[in-house]
Amino acid sequence: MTPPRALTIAGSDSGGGAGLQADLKTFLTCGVHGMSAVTAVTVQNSLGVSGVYPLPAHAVAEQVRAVAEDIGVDATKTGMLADADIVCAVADVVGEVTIGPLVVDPVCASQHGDQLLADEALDALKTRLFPLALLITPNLPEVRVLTGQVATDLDGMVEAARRLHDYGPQWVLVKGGHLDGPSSFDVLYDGADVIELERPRIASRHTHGTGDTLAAATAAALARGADLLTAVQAGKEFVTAAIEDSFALGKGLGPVGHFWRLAGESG
Ligand code: PXL
Repeated sequence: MTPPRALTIAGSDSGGGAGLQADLKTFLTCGVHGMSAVTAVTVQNSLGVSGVYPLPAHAVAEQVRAVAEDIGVDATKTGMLADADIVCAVADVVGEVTIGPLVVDPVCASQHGDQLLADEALDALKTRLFPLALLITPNLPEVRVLTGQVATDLDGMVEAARRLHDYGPQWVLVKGGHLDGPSSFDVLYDGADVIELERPRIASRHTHGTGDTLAAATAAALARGADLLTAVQAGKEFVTAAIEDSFALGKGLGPVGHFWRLAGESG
């Protein structure tokens, strides 16, 4: 039987914890065939990013077109898009070929604060790509970069969701993981209703790849035919377990664990 097919349009993390490596591991354990259109190569380990090499924008679009026209794509997510040319090329190609529902994770920086999206690309991200998205998944630092708004509580997160919804995505998930408190809550908004999604906060310093994993698990559920709310809940369930399964690696920040759903897990 052919499994559902999901595509990530994202950057490579040589350390394997985030970026397209996190996406492909997530796709695998969520039972979908993973495909990748590489946007940039980052030179990276647990201590940070020491080099970023974006691909030519046309090379990104060609990868998307090649898999969409032959293999077919049931759902797509975007991660690190590096620069404005790549954002525009992705917006152009996803408007031309069939890529299924689109989840846009508006990656701006790594957990260490290394920049992964050029400032001059922010407008293109908001005006060209957000309108094509079924869902966008900003965290609070990304909300700040995208809107200038500093959200520090639930009301602020709802306000941010409304502002970002005005750019045209069907749904906005504002992730509250950067706030303090015993629980971690996100706000999901479709232009009409606000849905609060709450989970107990898991204390871990090894959270590299959290956002990528949430968006990838959500895209995998969409590829399997879930509706948006069910897919986001599946994404949250997956990433919560992955944070519980996180581990130390190298001298710095370790990754969330993608093994937890596999039988005979080593950890
Ligand atoms: O987690 C965001 C992210 C996305 N993509 C790449 C990354 C990171 C964080 O480091 O390196 C390639």
